[in-house]
Amino acid sequence: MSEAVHVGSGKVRELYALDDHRLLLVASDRISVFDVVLPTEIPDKGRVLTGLSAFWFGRTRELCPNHLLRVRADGRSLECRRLEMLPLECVVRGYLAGSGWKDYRATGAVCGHALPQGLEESARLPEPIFTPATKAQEGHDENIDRERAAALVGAERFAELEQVSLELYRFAAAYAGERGIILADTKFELGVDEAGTLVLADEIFTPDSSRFWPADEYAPGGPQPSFDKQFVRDYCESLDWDKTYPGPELPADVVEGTRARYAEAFERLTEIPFERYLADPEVVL
Ligand code: Q0Z
Repeated sequence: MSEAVHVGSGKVRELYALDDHRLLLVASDRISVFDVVLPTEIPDKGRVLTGLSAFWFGRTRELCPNHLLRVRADGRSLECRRLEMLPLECVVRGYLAGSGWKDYRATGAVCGHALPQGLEESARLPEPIFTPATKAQEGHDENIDRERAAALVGAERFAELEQVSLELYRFAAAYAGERGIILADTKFELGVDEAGTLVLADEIFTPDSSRFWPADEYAPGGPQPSFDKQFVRDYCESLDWDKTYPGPELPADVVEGTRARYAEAFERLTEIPFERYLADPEVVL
């Protein structure tokens, strides 16, 4: 008999050890907005994120080996190889949003990448840039320049991380773009296996690890609507909530509209009906 041992919690995910070599990543239906987890869940959100992540792991294996062993029948859990994780958040930005926009506005640069003058919020960058961050135990990750990042993982490993991260982003951004979704930026976590090989881990190209924007509404010069969370944000902004814990309950129409947006993202990107995934999660592989 084996028992999964709980080894970690994220805001909306749980991590279990299956044995010395395998982990189970479980995505809940919890949703966070303005960094606060809400008391209301979005049904099947965890399955959408798990299915998308598995889909992308299946399609990027030739670009970089990954930790995925299998998708469980519940559709929300991934069995993974246990790795030695690297202490770096590997972020790639194709557009100027979030902390990238903040840093650019303050300094004209992001993580040491000098950018052209006069860019507006949400502008497409001339080229995608690798903008690593440190992993904060709590609060927000801190953007760091390449010298500090190379000091954390070694210069050779840093160069490898930058190259593979940019390659993965370019691949997924082109793919999503053909399906009407702008992949504005994305965050990877990588580890190293027993052989010393760099392995892609955690979740990839999900709306929780990336900014998804609807391409048909793209209008630089301000913040862009989120493909998945915009109904929730709009509802929360309509209240007099101060964006600190506890967050508000969501009404049924906001829950249903948001669930539909997650399912739509899944279907647009995978071209697989979400109902088929629920019946047989291995269809994404
Ligand atoms: C991922 C995280 C989550 C809390 C550790 N393949 C791996 N090997 C070793 N460690 C990890 C992985 Cl994916 C690992 N995290 C992030 C995920 C809940 C923290 F679901 N932490």
